[in-house]
Amino acid sequence: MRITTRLGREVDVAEDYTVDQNWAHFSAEEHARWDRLYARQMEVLPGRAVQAFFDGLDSLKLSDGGIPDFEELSERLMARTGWRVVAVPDLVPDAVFFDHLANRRFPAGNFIRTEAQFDYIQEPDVFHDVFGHVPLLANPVFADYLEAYGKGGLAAAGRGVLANLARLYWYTVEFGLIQTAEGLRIYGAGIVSSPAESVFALESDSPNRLHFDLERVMQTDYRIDDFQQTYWVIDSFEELLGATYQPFGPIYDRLEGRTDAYRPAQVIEGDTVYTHGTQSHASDQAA
Ligand code: HBI
Ligand code: FE
Repeated sequence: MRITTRLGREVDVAEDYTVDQNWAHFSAEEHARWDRLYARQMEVLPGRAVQAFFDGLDSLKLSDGGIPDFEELSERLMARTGWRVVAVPDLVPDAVFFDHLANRRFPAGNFIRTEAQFDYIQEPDVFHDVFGHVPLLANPVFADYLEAYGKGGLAAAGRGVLANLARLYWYTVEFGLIQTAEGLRIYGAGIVSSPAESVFALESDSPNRLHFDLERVMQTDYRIDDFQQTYWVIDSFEELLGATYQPFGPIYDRLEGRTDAYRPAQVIEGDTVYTHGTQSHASDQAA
């Protein structure tokens, strides 16, 4: 079928919104842009990103240089955790997204940001999707979590709880922190693909850092226009996966139809607080 992307391009996609990655079409300049984005992140990530992220970069050979060919990448990933990477031209509808994840397929953009978008892009490109998300899919526990998330999403269809599912994704897969023996580390893709937020999330006294709680997270609004005001910390990927073992049905029963949510910076009774942030960054931005 033919769709129009949010950037106004007309593209033919399969029923599941996938396209051919068309790897041969990337120019030398685009491969070089990937390499510069990669090098910039490697300046900040050592000592900040979780070891499993670096293990994934290594075992999937993402450090070889250039935009990865999804066929080769999928072969390596398949051998480790049974996941594949499929190409999409844009964000895909929620139900389609959940179906891909539930079947261990990660949809990744078939385009790279332009030079003008080097520092900031709104729509996830191949650098965010592959560099940010794919390394952890080589970790068996995280890989199972993302599949469980997709299944939870499919079960949410028609229950009016999609916002709750999106918050869970946002605060874990995109912006999660993890406590390790070496200290607090980043694992969320939105952080590991952003040089400024990689530092802010760990070192700024502005944001809250609270211990992860599935139902609390599902009720908390988030910001898409700035750094997060709250980061949720897990102790292990097992903890994250464990939280999704419980059936989501009873949770959806409690959340369904609730239209109020906690504000992004709110700290409430019952939260386990590591940092009660000053929120100076958010008020500077507002001023
Ligand atoms: N589509 N390609 C793509 N990538 C995403 O991260 C994505 C999506 N569609 C929906 C979606 N994310 C979110 O709404 C999830 O939080 C549910
Ligand atoms: Fe993402």
